[in-house]
Amino acid sequence: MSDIHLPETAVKPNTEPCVTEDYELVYHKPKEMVNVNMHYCPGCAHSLIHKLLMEVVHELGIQEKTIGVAPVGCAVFAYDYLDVDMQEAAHGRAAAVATGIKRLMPDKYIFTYQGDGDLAAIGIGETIHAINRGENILIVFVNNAVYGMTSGQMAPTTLAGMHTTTSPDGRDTSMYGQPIRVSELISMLPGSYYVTRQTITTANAVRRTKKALLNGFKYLDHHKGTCFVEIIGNCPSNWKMTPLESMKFIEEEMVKTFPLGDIKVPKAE
Ligand SMILES: Cc1ncc(C[n+]2csc(CCOP(=O)(O)OP(=O)(O)O)c2C)c(N)n1
Ligand code: SF4
Ligand SMILES: [Mg+2]
Repeated sequence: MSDIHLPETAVKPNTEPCVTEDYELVYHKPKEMVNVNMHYCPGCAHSLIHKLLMEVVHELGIQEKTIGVAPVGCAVFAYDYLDVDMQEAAHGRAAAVATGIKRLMPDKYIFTYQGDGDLAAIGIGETIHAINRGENILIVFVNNAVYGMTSGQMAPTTLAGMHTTTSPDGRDTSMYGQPIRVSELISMLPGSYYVTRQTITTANAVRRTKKALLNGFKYLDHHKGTCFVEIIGNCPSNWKMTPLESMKFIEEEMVKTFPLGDIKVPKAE
């Protein structure tokens, strides 16, 4: 078999803009993204949200001061992609782990990155208590309404009537209750400081999500409580949709149960 030679660009760290004779690259991934292929399914929101997070870390110049807590879920390998210090947490325990890190290193920016199974099911206790304590951390909550990693079981955020592997006839709310609106729930806690729900279905929505992540980090400097950015994501593989169909589903169905926008914003000082 002949040797395979990778092009040099495939192994180069992603630090310098590429300028050729004819073209100047006007955008490149932030250097805070590790230059490797991700394992996510095509069209999955996780990869885009990772990039937005690291763009914000880049713009704020806080790479050396940022520590992320990775979940169990499809984003379990976030530590392979985000070039900031990372800690893995057991399923659902990210807010508790982040609490410990923040208390030991109060000058660092601590964020958790969690799915709906991780945060709203097994981790709902840790989440509520951390926010009730007003822990000075940013929680990034990617709500795709299913347990993506384990093949699409019903989550606390599964829509009424939505078909999943454990609700094949659609979520029966008389049996399983209504989908939990975590952002509205935790906005009632005095310890939450900034709570917003965004999505990634259009260029404008992506810009708003990025702004929300930027606010989330910036507001940590106020030391007034927990910042919580919910992002309505997709799971084309388990929703059995194309990526485009999944975007339409978010816009036409998900936002009815999970309306977009700011839920709690800091009062002007
Ligand atoms: C203690 C424990 N319970 C259950 C599991 C199995 N498990 C792994 S990921 C997952 C759900 C992940 O769903 P979500 O947090 O929504 O993330 P997604 O994959 O959708 O991004 C579950 C139940 C586990 N790993 N550990
Ligand atoms: S299973 Fe769903 S959430 Fe997981 S990577 Fe694939 S599309 Fe994304
Ligand atoms: Mg999920």
